[in-house]
Amino acid sequence: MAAMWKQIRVKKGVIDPPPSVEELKASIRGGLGKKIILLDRVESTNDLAMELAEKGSPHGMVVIADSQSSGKGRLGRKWLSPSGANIYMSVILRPGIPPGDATLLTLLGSVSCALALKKLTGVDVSIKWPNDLMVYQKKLGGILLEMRSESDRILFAVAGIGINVNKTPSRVRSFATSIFDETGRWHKRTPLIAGILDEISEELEALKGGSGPLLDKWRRLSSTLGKNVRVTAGKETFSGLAGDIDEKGRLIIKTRDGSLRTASSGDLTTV
Ligand code: BT5
Repeated sequence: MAAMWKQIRVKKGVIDPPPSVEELKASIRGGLGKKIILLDRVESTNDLAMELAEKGSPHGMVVIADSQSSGKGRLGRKWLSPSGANIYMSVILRPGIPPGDATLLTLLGSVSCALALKKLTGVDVSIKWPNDLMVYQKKLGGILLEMRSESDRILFAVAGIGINVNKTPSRVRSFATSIFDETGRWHKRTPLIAGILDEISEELEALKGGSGPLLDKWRRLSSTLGKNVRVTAGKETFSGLAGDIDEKGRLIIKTRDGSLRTASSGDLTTV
């Protein structure tokens, strides 16, 4: 599909020039992104990537848009996706792992983004379980993992990544941030996209040998462990100390009565 970028102008002048497929491919070192679809605007990069994966698009194919008209968060929430500034990207994965290990892919996405952003921008990004990229108490980005699976294996997964690079949407400014807000500098998106894709490639390769190294990196980047938290998962809510994650990436919480609870997904607040 042809790239359909338009020149993006805002009141202050031209901001981050849109990436080109050629520039991106030249910046990516690892195995992902051999096929890239770049769009000016799409409803949701995740929806498009899921459709393409259903039709057989390969592992590592990437859908990137300059803006989204219906960007999605989890559980039907919205992801605000203004143009000319931020990263909205979905990566098709065919990881050959069982559906019970899906949480590991969310952790893998957040670890890869946090490592790449720290390395390339110097911002102290941490991870709030399960999918939030944080700078201290403020949300910088998030991961939305969707998948199709059979009983014993994931057929494909789409890791959707939204990161506020140059613009914090005003509606979420009270609890969100951007790389620009943290550094006072504009950042080109191309090297950040390439850096994130390369980290994902490395982590996927390492995962073949077991989840231990990924979990250790997650623990080091986590802003959740050691905190008193409240987790809502479906109809259940429980509170306690976030002690650790298990080998499948589930959060282990020690409740006040001393019992241990695990959660593989849900919403977490620090109390
Ligand atoms: C997430 O959901 O954090 C996952 C976000 C994933 C977005 C990417 S963009 C590319 C791909 N295509 C898509 O359509 N989606 C993915 P969740 O944990 O449910 O957080 C959603 C909540 O974050 C919203 O209810 C708002 O409160 C807040 N929010 C919305 N837009 C935001 C933004 N740009 N920055 C920070 N917070 C935002």
